[in-house]
Amino acid sequence: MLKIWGRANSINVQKAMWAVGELELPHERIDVGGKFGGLDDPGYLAMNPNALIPTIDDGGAVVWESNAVVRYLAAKYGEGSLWSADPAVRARADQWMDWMQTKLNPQFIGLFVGLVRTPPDDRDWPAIEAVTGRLIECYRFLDRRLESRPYLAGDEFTMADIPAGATLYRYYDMEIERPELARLRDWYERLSARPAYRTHVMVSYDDLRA
Ligand SMILES: N[C@@H](CCC(=O)N[C@@H](CS)C(=O)NCC(=O)O)C(=O)O
Repeated sequence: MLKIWGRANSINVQKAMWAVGELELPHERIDVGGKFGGLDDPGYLAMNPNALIPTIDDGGAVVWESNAVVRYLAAKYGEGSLWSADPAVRARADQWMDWMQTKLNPQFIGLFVGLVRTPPDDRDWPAIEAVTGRLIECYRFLDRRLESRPYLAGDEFTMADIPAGATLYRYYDMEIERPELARLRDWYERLSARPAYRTHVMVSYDDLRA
């Protein structure tokens, strides 16, 4: 059976689990990382020498890096849903996944660490404001993209929506000022109507608060 290692409140694990949920795959998720530890265990390091989560083992196929995990699951189990047989559609999905990882994610993590994972007395407000501004620019960019299509790769929900979409629950939950971005908000509402999103992404992160 498919095994996924990683605590449920890790955003990178959430991407993998959202894909698992969309594809309705029988699986076992094992809590490691954060308060559960286990990432330095020799058995875990043999699978994932980065000592990070998530890692999956699907009948001997071991994969780490959350976007690679989402792509693997989509390719193996999601043709016609998360995965398109058309290389052009797939490239568009890849493009948004890579954009999330390299452009949006550093701002998102910067805000999350600065605001949520840092004790109130230690917060660096100028840095928090700067990173929030950069993050909102990323969401503005997504908002423009969503002007002409309901999902990032086109008319249908695909793997493209998973990495960036996984950040939205926390973005709308954190105590920050947000500009009105109507298309982004509509996209978030479409995503949060999906049972797999509600189960795996709309998860409390109280344990992570400093
Ligand atoms: N680029 C990696 C980043 C993985 C990563 O940073 N995971 C964090 C959790 S979100 C982690 O393993 N932290 C250590 C821990 O939870 O103990 C990916 O996308 O999978």
